Amino acid sequence: MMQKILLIGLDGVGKTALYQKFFLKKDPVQLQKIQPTRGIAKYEHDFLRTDYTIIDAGGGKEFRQGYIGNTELIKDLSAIVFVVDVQNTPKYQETVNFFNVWLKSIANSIKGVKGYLLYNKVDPGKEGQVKQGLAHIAQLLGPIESMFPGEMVKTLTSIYSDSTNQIFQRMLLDLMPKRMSVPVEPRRIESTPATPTTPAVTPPVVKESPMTQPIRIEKNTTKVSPPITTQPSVAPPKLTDPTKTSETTITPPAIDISTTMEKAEADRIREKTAERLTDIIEATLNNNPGFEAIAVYSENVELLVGAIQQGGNPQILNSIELTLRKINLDEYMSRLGKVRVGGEGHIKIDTFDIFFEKVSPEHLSTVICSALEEDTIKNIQQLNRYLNQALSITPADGDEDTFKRSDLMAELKLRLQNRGKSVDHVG
Ligand SMILES: Nc1nc2c(ncn2[C@@H]2O[C@H](COP(=O)(O)OP(=O)(O)OP(=O)(O)O)[C@@H](O)[C@H]2O)c(=O)[nH]1
Ligand SMILES: [Mg+2]
Repeated sequence: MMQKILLIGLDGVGKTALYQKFFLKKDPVQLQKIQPTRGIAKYEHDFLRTDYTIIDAGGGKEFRQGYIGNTELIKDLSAIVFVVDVQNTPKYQETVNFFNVWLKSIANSIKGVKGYLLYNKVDPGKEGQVKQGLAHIAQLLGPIESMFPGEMVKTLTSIYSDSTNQIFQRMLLDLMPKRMSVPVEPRRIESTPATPTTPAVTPPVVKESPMTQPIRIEKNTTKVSPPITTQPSVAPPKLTDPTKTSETTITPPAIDISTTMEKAEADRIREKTAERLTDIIEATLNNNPGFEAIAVYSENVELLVGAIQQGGNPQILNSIELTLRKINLDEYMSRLGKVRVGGEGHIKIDTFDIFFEKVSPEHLSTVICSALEEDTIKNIQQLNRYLNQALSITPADGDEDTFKRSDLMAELKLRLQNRGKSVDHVG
C-alpha cells in the first residue's frame, strides 16, 4: 500500500528543501539553490520497505487558487504537512489566510488523515531571534489547528539541523502499516549441504582476495553510489532580526514546542526503526535460502549485529572477523561501492561468497552466501539500502540529541535475539 504525504505552505517556506534533505540527502549548500516548485511535484520513495508518495505543492500565489477545493490533491492522503517559515514575519497573516481557506474547502475529505505542522527555519543558534515571531505565528495558527480533524504534531525544524530527519522519521514510521508483509516460509534445499564444511580452527582466508592485498588507491575513483551522509556543517545564512520588524508586539503565549525530541518519543522511534529492520533482516533470510548470515560490523571490526540463517553455521563469522582484522578497514571501507560480483566488496572464503558494503560512515554490512542466485545481488543491495536509510537518519555517536546509531544497533541486536536469529561473537 502506498502512503501519500502532502507538503503544503506558502512559497519559499522550505517544503522542497525539507523533502530533498531527508529523501535525497542533499546538503545545505545544494539546498540554498532550489528553484521554486512550479505547480505540483510528485516523488516516490521506498523507505524501510514501505512505499511513499510525496506531493510537493508549489506555494506560489499563481498555484494556490488551484488547491482550494481540489479533491484530487487530497485523494487517498495519509498525511498533510503544513510548513511555515518562522523567519518571514511579514507573511504570517498570508500563511494563516491560505491555510484557513484551503482547509475549509477540503475539511470534509480529510478524516483520519494525520497532521503535521512544521515551524521551519528555526536555525541552530537563531532560536532566540525567532522566539517572539514563533510565539506570534503559533498563536495565529491556533484556529487552523482546531479546524483540523484530529491531532496535529507540531515541531520546529531547520534544514541546518537534525530536526528534519527526526520529524520525517517519525512521520514515516507513524504511517507505516503495522505489520510487514508476512515473510516467505524458509525453503531450505536439503540436497545441498547447508552447514559449512569447515569447523574454523584455522580460518581459511582466500589468497587472491582484494582484501588481503596491499591497498592501492585508484586515481579515477568515480563514485557511483550516492555518498553516505556526513552532513558538512554549513552555517545558516545571516538572519535579519525579526524582532525589529513592524509587527505589533504581543505578549508571547507560552508555547510548548521543543526543538529536541522528548525522550519517550525518541525511544518509540528507535524501537520502531529497530523493529522494522528486524522484520527486514528476518524476511531477507527467509526469502533467500542461499544467505548463510547477515552481519553488521563496526569500523573497529566489532560484530554489532549477526543474524544467522535457520540451520546456518555461525562459525563463518569468525573467518570474516579474522579477515577483516588483517586489513586497514577504514581504507577498505572508503573504496567500497555497491555490492556486485567481482567487485571490491566481494570475497570468497571456502565455498562462501561474502559481500561487503559501507552502510554508514561507521558500519559495514556483510552478507554471507552459500549460493548465488539470480536475485542475490539485488536482494543484498536492497537490504543495504534499508540499513543505510535507518543509519543515515540516526545521529552518529558523537552527536547530542535523541538516540544514537549505537543505540539503534543495540536495539536491533536485542530484537533479533528475541526472535532467535542473533549470534554473538563466536570466537
Ligand atoms: N535559513 C533557512 N533557510 C531555509 C530553510 N529551509 C529552506 N530554506 C531556504 O528557503 C529557500 C526556499 O526553499 P524551498 O524549499 O524552495 O521553498 P518551497 O516551500 O519549496 O517554495 P515553493 O516551491 O515556491 O513553494 C531556499 O533557498 C532554501 O534553502 C531553513 O530551515 N533555514
Ligand atoms: Mg518547492
